[in-house]
Amino acid sequence: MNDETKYRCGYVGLIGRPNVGKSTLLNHMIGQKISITSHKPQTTRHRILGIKTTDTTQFVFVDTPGMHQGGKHAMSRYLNRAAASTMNDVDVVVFLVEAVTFNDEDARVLEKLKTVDVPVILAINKVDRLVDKERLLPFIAEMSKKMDFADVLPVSALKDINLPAIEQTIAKYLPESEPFFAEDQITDRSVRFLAAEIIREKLTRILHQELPYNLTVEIEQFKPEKEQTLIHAVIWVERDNQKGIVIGKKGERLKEIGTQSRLDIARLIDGRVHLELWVKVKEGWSDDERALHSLGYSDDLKS
Ligand SMILES: Nc1nc2c(ncn2[C@@H]2O[C@H](COP(=O)(O)OP(=O)(O)OP(=O)(O)O)[C@@H](O)[C@H]2O)c(=O)[nH]1
Ligand SMILES: [Mg+2]
Repeated sequence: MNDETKYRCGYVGLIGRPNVGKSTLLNHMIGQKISITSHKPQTTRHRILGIKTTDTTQFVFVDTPGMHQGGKHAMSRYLNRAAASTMNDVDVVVFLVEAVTFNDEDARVLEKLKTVDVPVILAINKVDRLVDKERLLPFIAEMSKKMDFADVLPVSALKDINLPAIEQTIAKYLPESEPFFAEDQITDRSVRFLAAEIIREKLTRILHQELPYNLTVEIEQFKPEKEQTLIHAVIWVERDNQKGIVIGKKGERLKEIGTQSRLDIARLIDGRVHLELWVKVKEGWSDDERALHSLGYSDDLKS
């Protein structure tokens, strides 16, 4: 067997500040929606594996919450911790920034990455939005001075620009190894978890500016029956008035959230879904480590 035929497999950490497009990149690399996305920062709250298997390589992408400042709150600390610990647990890091910005939050992430032993590939995302393309080369030059990146690539996760190139680049840095996962497995998460995430995505998108920061979804029941899958989910908020925001006038918002979620979950499981949603209040859960843990915000990779 020569070198070229040896199989490669390894973990790829997607790291960057909130909203740079980490989850979008994961979904587009895999070709399927595993990780929820939105225009709001701090959409991703859990480490999620996305697995892509080709004839030569198995990529195990690790999507992480965006690293951000002001991390005094328990939820915020949890998010930063999940991202920071991933950096040291992977074979290669893809550091995402947006074309052509580099702000204080990016700088903070970069400082952390300098302490990491594995190669760091810089992905300059959202190049589709760049009106003045001439700004790209000076930006690459400027970024390259900040750190010795293994490679630098402009990409667009959303518009699929340069994704085969970044895939090839990542593969170079993965160790020779047999695949870790079955070739048809695309994530380590259960459908139950993905269903809760889909509901959270619809909440994020439908509530826009009114979205309570500390809102979470818990699946109380997930029961496959003959004709359909029965799902009961609770949307946890922290205050009574937030309940009204989620439910909306005459329950219209909750209905819309339910309909959109049900369609996406049905697509995911390829079957009929009966979804029931409740909104409940649990004060202060997001700043309480124990409550966070009970709602699935635990530090294990497979929480
Ligand atoms: N125009 C454009 N928009 C993009 C691109 N990649 C991502 N976006 C948009 O940027 C927003 C944030 O994307 P996400 O993938 O949720 O970002 P994230 O880095 O995972 O964010 P957090 O989970 O909050 O850390 C969404 O509205 C995406 O549609 C891109 O290549 N081009
Ligand atoms: Mg994300």
